Amino acid sequence: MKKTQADILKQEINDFRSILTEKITNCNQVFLISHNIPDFDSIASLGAASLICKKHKKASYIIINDDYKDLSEEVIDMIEKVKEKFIVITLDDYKQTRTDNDLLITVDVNQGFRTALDGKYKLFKDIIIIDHHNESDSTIKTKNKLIPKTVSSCSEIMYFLLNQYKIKSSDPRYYTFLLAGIYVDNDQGKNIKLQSTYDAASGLSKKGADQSEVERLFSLDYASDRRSQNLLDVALPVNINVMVSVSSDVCSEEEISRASDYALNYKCDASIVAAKLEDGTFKVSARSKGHISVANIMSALCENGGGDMFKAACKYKFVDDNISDLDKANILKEEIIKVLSYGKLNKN
Ligand SMILES: [Mn+2]
Repeated sequence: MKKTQADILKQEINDFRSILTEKITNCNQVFLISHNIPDFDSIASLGAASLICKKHKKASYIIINDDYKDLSEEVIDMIEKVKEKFIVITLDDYKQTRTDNDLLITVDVNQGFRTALDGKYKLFKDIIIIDHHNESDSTIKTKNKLIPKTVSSCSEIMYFLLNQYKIKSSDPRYYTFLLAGIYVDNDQGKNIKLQSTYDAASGLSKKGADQSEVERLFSLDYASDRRSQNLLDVALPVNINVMVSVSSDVCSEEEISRASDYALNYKCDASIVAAKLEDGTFKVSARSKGHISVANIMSALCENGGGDMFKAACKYKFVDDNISDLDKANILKEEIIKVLSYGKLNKN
């Protein structure tokens, strides 16, 4: 019988378990980290990774070094709940706690500069990456990587790992977190494309994930949503098939990515939305329906660009900071249009 996508994925995850178990068993302690400005997928995956360490009776520490004022209320709320059961520390605490035989597990991230440990990876004896984003030149150097090609989110991988380890959480909220994590990367559950994602979502519901709580986590703040919608008011179709909006409005990262999600509702193949962040850099968020690889567009636009076929992003810094925000927005828009006209977007 022909193996389905879900069978192949579950097999790949299961095969990885021996190395995960071995590395956890052979270290003094485990540190867990995800990308800066964590989302539901990161936090849920950190919680699940802690459950795996606990099952192996190994001390584990989740490193979250973000300034809470940059995070949404719901993400802070989820972190607070994770803190009830696991140890969450900052980078300074890590420096006090580290030994020469530590394992680092990164979840929902593989690019080195996207975590608070950037520049410190050599301090770990071993590193394991569990992620769903494409690798790039800036992927953390390690042999031990679980980065399946077809999977929707890190929470989906963690769900299958928990199952395979036969780990049950006594607290159903962790299943709710994982479901929310899957929703983050699947257009709030409206756009599930893979069999494995259906399996994970329905498995989590059966285990007690609370659908209405997930919906509450995703309900929008009115003022914040207006800022996303305002970005779309200035969007224009470029090359007929890509919607582009570049604005000098100050927005949060979440508002910019939400606008690029929205823009895919229009008749287009892809969307690119950029706006200014509070620190003065421009965040560029790109989405695709699958004919164009937005990861390629983002890495052509900017060294730190990355993501996958469907979702990608980068941060654009201006060397000359003495130009007006409006000029910056115009320059960035020209750069994006230049990249779009290279004509090499269909290569993956
Ligand atoms: Mn993710």
